Amino acid sequence: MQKKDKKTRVVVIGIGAVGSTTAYTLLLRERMTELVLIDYNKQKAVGDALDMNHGLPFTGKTKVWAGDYEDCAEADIVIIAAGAAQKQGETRLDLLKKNVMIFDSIIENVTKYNKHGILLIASNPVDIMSYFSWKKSGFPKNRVIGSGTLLDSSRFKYLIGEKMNVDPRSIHAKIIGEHGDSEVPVWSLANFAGMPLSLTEDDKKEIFENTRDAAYQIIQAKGSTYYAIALALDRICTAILRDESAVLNVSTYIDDYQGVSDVYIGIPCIVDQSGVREVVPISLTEEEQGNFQQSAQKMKEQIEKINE
Ligand code: 6V0
Repeated sequence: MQKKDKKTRVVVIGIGAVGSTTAYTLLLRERMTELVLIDYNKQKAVGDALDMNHGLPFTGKTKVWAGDYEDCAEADIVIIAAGAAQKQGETRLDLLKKNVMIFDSIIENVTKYNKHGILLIASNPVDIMSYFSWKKSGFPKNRVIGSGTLLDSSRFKYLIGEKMNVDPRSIHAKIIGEHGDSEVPVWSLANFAGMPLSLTEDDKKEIFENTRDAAYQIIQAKGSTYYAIALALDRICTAILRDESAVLNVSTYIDDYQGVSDVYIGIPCIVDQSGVREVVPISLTEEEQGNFQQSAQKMKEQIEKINE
């Protein structure tokens, strides 16, 4: 008989494009033994759970069901991808007020049943929603994580890899700051095989603009983005569930980091079973640091708007 896996439960709240694709990605990769789907539209969660269950003979043994907030009680990770999605021409910050109202009740419901798990936030504007979730939940900062600039960094590596004809997994490069328009490319630390990237200034400009504007391009083409963010969320869950101590560019609370305090923002963090174990201090150029500080300032202004 096969050894019984330790029970691990992931709850996904908001089973729209991002939530359902994330759930399916986690299922395919057999990341947990129990997967719970929660949506305000219960029928959608019921339908997706049924659909995924019908595929179980082709995957590993995972228990999948459409649940309620009570099911958060035993969750190791609660992923929140609920809320309004970005529409064409709408910035992530336009979503702010809509999603704060939605999160207010979601976080209250989750924390009623769960005091020990990790909240993984995907809804936009993700840095602000993460800050709000941290405040509202009363959880320690290490256990409230935003997907941050992990997706942006992945897009960045892909585009650099394409330009240089190198596998993006061999490119070391990061985007920090807001997951959004003010994000910052850290060109000074980007490398492959420890070597500086052989890119012209024009190449860099084009790569960064395409990274920053990727979501707008995809939304224009097909309405919303979900495959790459699902893989990014899966990556964070894996680092937590396997206690990896992996360095990932997630959104976390910072205090006196690059001259910035009291904000959630994307920076390289060591992620393990405790959530964000620590932030990685990186050396930035003066220009990069200035841009990071501006990005953080923008986040602070948005946080203030929540209280208006
Ligand atoms: P969607 O397809 O409209 O799905 C949203 C889901 O949330 C729907 O199924 C709703 O029924 C559900 N929902 C709404 N209110 C509640 C509630 N109170 N409780 C439970 N469920 C609720 O949107 P999509 O999946 O495309 O996007 C979800 C969020 O992810 C948006 O805020 C996006 O902007 C954001 N994204 C974040 C990314 C990132 O990198 N962090 C990337 C892509 C999208």
